[in-house]
Amino acid sequence: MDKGSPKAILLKDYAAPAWWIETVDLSFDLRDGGTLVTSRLGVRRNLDVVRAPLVLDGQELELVSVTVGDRPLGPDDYAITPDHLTIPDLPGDQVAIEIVTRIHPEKNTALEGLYKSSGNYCTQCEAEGFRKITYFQDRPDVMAKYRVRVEGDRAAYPVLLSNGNLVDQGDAGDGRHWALWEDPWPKPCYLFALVAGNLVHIEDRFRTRSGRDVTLRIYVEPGNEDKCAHAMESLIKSMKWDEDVYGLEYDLDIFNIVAVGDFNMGAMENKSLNVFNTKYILARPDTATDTDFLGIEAVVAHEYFHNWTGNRVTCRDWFQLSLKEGLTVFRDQQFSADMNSAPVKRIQDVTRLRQVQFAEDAGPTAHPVRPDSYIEINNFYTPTVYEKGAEVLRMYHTLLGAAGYRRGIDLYFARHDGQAVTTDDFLAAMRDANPDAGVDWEQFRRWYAQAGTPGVSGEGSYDPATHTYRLTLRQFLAPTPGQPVKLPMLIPVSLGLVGPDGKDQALTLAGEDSATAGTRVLALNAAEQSFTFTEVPAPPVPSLFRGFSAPIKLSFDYSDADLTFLMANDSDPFNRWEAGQTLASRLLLGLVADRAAGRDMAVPKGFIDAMGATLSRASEDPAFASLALTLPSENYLGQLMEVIDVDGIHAARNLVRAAIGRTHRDALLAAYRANAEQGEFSVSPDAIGRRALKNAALAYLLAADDADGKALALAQYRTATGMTDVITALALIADSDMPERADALATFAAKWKDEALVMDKWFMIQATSSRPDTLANVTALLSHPGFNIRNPNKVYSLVGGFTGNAVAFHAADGSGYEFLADRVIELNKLNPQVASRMAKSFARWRKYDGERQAAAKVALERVAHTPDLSRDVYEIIARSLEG
Ligand code: B3K
Ligand code: ZN
Repeated sequence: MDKGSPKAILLKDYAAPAWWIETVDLSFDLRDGGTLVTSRLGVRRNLDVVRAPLVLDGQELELVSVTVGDRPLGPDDYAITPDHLTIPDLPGDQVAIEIVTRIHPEKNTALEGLYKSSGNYCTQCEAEGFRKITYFQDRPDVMAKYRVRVEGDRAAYPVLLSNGNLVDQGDAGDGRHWALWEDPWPKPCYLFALVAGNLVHIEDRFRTRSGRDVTLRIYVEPGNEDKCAHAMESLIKSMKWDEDVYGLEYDLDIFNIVAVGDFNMGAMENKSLNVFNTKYILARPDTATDTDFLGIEAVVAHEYFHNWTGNRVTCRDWFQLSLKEGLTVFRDQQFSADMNSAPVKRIQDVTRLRQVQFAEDAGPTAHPVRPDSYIEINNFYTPTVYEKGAEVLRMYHTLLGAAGYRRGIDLYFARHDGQAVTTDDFLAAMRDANPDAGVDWEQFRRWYAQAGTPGVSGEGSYDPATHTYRLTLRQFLAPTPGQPVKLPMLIPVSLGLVGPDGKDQALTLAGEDSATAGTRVLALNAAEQSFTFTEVPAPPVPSLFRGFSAPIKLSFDYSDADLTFLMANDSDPFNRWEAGQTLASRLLLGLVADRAAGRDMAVPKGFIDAMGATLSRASEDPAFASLALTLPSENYLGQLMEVIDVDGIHAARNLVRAAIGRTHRDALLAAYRANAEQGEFSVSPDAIGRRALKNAALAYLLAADDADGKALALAQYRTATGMTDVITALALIADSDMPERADALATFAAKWKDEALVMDKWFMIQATSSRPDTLANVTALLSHPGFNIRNPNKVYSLVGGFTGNAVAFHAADGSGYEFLADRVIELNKLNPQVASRMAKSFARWRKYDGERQAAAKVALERVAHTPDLSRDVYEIIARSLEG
């Protein structure tokens, strides 16, 4: 694997381009068997840097001709390699170049560049797909104005779209037609998009606050028009919210979304022509779950918000990816919190962060929010760049307050609109807009530069004689690959002191004259620090990192009684939930240790009682209760162990779930009935919360093997009309030994065989089942007529579902690893991005016992020795084997 290993690209090697490309005139002649792309570039020498030839990126292109000015070039006039076209001698400083290439979208299975999905043409250029369309300087700091002519068969492709405004269209003869699009805003080529297909659309309008009327369209395949309403509503809400909260208005008269079934990720923010995975557009109550509805709202908003954070101001280079992604994720999180329940959203976001980002940060693929090296940039669209990046934005917000944060945002746009910039530029805007904030920005910058999740530990002591409370906190950051030494971070600690009466005490730090009520934010900026609070009338229980004010792992010396107290009393809902999770993790890991030592696992009554108390308060806030009743996931518990005991965690968690189900059977049945569907279907936060609570109750009843619970699950599966209820019931049945199991799975597949997104759920619930026959079943499903390895959604459901299934994937005999290696090798040839995403499941193999490590290593090495390994897969496998 060392021979000819791909080279890493380094941040420190960044250099501005020798040439700018200012205008791009593209013409696409779409034909099966070969599409001709004519590109006319207006290029200008960058006089600020040393004179150099024009080097254009290009991959898998057939070069037809190159013309400079009006002179056609011969093969001796340029140099061509598999990755570049170099034109050494350009006359003058301002030149027109025409390049004609031929490409084969119909053969493109990597779904990058121009490709076909269900017979329709579409593009995906971020990060470096434009070089598969034509020769170009495929880097985000080259921003140009585009005119795009698309020509194709009228019957097969009645809809022809690109970025910006439609300026002309006409008949091309021979059953063909054309459309001419012009985008007035300069943009990097990764935001270019083209769609040509047989599509239908729904339409709405939005009037911006300055009075611009914007036409909004969502294009889908015929038959899906009735599943677009929620996406359209979400778009309109996003446009309004961005005006209200960020002062940002849409800047064109048209905004198009196209949904395609074959898409490597969720969606793409191409200027005024967003391309989406159907998963994040199509929803009807009978086909989509509540999670789907919320996901659509969030992703539609996310892509729309990119119009400013990403498109108007973009990234100088791909190391700066979090500049647009961390910021835009934070914006979509704020938006969803405003549209739904803020505490519920925060708990869900933190759960996800811990599940995937903390795991990444603790393994061989750990990297900083602003990485400094990569082999394949597509591997860096990671939870760290996105979700931890969003936490960094949230920390600016926490440290500066909403008004200070907004001042920083305003200055960022005032300075950088129309530019390609860096995370340092962003930080400078935040700093300069808030000169009196008292933030050590050099220290704050380490959040971008240092990988790994800081640990914070501490303890508190109360002195009844002086009425003081002394809180000591320490921070620690373990080495990560390539970063052996770490420096202390600036960690915002949002905290309160909860008095014995359950109320927040006033907070006065020693030396201050006046007290702050409720919550305040302290800066932990040294390896160890103590804070002394005065005038504390009674011993408090500290509520630390309220709202999860920093992405850290806390270990504080809480007693079980303290945690139970916080569960019941903390005024911060996040920390009420957190206290329950900490208590549950402690208990579950204790049981895992008991089992490993051959002791009986006995579930403490105190915890079961605390869950009962949560259940008895559930009607006050069903959504919150459903989260508070959910035990930490197997994956998260694994992260808390030195060596992950897969089977022990599974057994302990099931034991506790069964105990809760048995002990609180009557309360669970009551909660189920009280929250059963009433009235018209709605995706209001309240309705979603009640369904979540009802289904959590049902899951506990089945965990206890309760006969009434099973009957309810069957009845719910058979009679429910909303997909949330249907699929939850089916998943519970599929995971059980109920005799109706096979029949339920079969009737579902028969009903939904033509709805790809619904079938994805069917594959997923089987892949995540903890039954012993899961791998055999998953292997058989690879040949199911509804499965297609070329469709990313199918792979994410069946293969991705399986790798997330700890007991099955990490089976001690290595069968799960063998299965994954086979899929990665198969996908490597077809779609390197999807292959690499699947390969990441191997990354933490060193966290398991010796037997599993040996099996994982064999599988990893088999992948490593595969001929023609893509850069994508190579990078992940190499790091996994090194780290
Ligand atoms: N910017 C795109 C992601 C592109 C991924 C390329 N491998 C979607 C988003 O973050 O909005
Ligand atoms: Zn994004």
